[in-house]
Amino acid sequence: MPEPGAVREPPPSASRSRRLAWPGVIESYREWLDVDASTPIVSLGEGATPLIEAPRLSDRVGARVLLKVEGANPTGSFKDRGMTMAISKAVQRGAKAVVCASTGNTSASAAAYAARAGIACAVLIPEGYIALGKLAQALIYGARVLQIRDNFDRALSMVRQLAESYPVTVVNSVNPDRLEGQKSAAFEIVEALGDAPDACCIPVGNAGNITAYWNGFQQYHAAGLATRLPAMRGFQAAGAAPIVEGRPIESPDTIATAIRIGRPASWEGALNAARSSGGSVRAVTDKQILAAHRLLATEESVFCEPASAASVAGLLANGAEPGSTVVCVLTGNGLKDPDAAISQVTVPDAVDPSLPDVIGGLGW
Ligand code: AN7
Repeated sequence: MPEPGAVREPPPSASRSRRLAWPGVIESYREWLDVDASTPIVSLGEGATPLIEAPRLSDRVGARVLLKVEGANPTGSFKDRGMTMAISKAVQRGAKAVVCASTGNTSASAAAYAARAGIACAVLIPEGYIALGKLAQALIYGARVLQIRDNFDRALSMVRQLAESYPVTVVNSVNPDRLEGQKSAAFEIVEALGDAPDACCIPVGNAGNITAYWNGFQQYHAAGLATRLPAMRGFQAAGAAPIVEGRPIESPDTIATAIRIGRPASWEGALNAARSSGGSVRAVTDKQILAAHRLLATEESVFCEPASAASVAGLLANGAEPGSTVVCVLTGNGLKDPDAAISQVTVPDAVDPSLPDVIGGLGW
């Protein structure tokens, strides 16, 4: 028994990601990030998300498939990993306000971290194409939300113009601090598996995340913490697949509103990740995305948002090397977009509270 009041060290087996009080991405990966002793850390305990086996998917594709459940982050998406860095660094530089364009998740995350830091946040979103949960988040966290009568690409262009005339920090992934934080997910995957996977499937929208993962895998590999590098396999929605088609898409269209983007800011980063890793960027149809979205819920009990399911749709459509280890990144929580789920199922009629009616209603 330890002496009363003695400071207890964590057991030696407690790895970084299994500490009871996870301190968030910056404290956990401080030596890999451009922060110093005077950086004020704005964290909501992001990171350390589950990496779970997907036994039924594994059976289907003949490989070991694992799911990186990024919907378990504080605001329900991977954006929190980058936002803790972007907001912390913005505060360090004296920012009083941040701004972003968003298909939803960036705005939710920016609003939350700005509120935590006590600074103002303005978000520009495409009117009518943002999932309800994300809109609710941005508003309840207290951001100034403006709907733009156009798509994400135009909203981002407005944000860039705003930043030229006003003293605000842009917290889209054009801000390099964002990608710095997001690479931490690759670190966690290597730590959990003991090495890099053979392939990493990931949805691509503005293309920041695939760029960040590739940086993260490369850094751990260069430091000798992984013996190999994964093939980066990015998936865009077929109606919003500029990288696949090799040209900007003026009017991107997909059910997966999170990746409804026609001019990705990190286009080059995605191409480089795919090319130098021996991977690819390919397209999946909305039908394939919705099938994967539903299959993930019914077969693996992971409820993600449609854009996230693009990674698994891509894996199912293209297959895997037999016996390889594949990580699919599920970028956002299914509760973000209840409409996308409800539209795929039948909501039952109500019955009277009588046993025959209940039994009849259940079809027993
Ligand atoms: C769930 O929130 O662009 O390729 O403004 O929300 O790094 O852009 C969201 C993107 C994938 C694509 N999955 O990641 C935004 C935004 C989900 C997302 C992506 C997004 P990137």
